[in-house]
Amino acid sequence: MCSGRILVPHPPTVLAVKPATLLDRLPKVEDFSYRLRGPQVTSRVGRWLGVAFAVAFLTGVWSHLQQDTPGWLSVPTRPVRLYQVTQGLHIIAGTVAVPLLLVKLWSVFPRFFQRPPRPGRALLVHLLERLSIGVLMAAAIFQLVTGLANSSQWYPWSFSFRSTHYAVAWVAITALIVHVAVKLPVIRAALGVPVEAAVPPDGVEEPREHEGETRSGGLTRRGLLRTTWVAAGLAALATAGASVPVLRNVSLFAVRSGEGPQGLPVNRSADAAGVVGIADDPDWRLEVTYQGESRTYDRDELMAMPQSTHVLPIACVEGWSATATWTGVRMADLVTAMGAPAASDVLVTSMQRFGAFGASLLPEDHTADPLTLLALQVNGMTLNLDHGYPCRIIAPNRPGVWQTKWVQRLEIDA
Ligand SMILES: Nc1nc2c(c(=O)[nH]1)N[C@H]1C(S)=C(S)[C@@H](COP(=O)(O)O)O[C@H]1N2
Ligand SMILES: [Mo]
Repeated sequence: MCSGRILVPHPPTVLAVKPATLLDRLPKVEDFSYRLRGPQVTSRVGRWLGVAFAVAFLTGVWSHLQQDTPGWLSVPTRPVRLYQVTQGLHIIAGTVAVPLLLVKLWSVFPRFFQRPPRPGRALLVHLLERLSIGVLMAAAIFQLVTGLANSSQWYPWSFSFRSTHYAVAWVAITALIVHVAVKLPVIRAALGVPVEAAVPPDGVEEPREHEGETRSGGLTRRGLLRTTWVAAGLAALATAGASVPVLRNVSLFAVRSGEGPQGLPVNRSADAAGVVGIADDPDWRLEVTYQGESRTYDRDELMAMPQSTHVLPIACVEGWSATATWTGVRMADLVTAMGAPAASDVLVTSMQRFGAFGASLLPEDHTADPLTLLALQVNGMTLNLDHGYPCRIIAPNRPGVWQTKWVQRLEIDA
């Protein structure tokens, strides 16, 4: 109700408070309840978070090597589903890490308010520890946020996703190893006592004010952990749907698990790639070149060559994968028809004129592999324009990005 008085804003009291008092107003580490928190919970969640990060790191390094293969490495063509499995695991591990990281951060959050010790050696150690945790937290959050955004094909940043995500992965894993090494005594002790133990184990300097409260009604630590595992499990199931057909119906997070034309998702459509009217032009000819010689084929000529049919997955870096039955000409046949050895590197160029996926290099082991096709059909039908009509590359154990669609030219480089 209106009192008729003029409302005068309160003076900004905060400015009048001395810095020392301001610090006092912040909550203290003892102000938080340790009924559910504590090293017993943190270490148990942290253990699985560490596993998730390790899996994400190893599969991520592998993905990087497959996409940007250094000279000393020759990526095997078998098992044909290797990349499908490693990249599926990568995305599942990253998604599972989200609820685990949230619970872990919540469980240690009060420590943020721990007062630093007096100047001296103790302060230095304290600051170093805080710094390493700050780096770890920032790197972990950055990896999960950019990774999840990328797997939803959302790029709200201007830096290169792949090189940044890869570089920060090394920062995160290094900080993680340092963190585990520093905390090892605490982790060991905390894992050695029951979750519900009221008294923090030796070597753990957690506040003890809330001792004995552990079992007082409501959620228990055991219950909290169980809830965390269920959340992590649901995250895994929801993500796995992007690769495992029977899980598709529960794949809430699996953005492109929905069916595209011919039962396969599409990452970039013909329209988005700007090839409509070019790729379906009846005058299209495939050009194959080798040592200055070149040869062209129209689609009927390719269809008249011996055809092979193989079941192979498309495994996208962004986490989804789908298996299909592909029919087409063996890459090795096209290469040997030019007088080149079957084991030749082949530069594949698409009709797509822009974007990073307009070309790919097929390494010699992949060219020679009888499963590698210049596919003309999928699941018994002429390739849909969105799947790369008139022809596309399909090779075993190969990141989806390099399964080039709308092929224009094959340059053999023996
Ligand atoms: N020319 C061209 N080929 C391409 C792409 C592209 O953008 N342009 N996308 C690649 C990516 S990232 C994937 S995962 C697969 C997806 O194939 P699909 O759309 O037939 O499922 O095609 C690959 N081939
Ligand atoms: Mo992809």
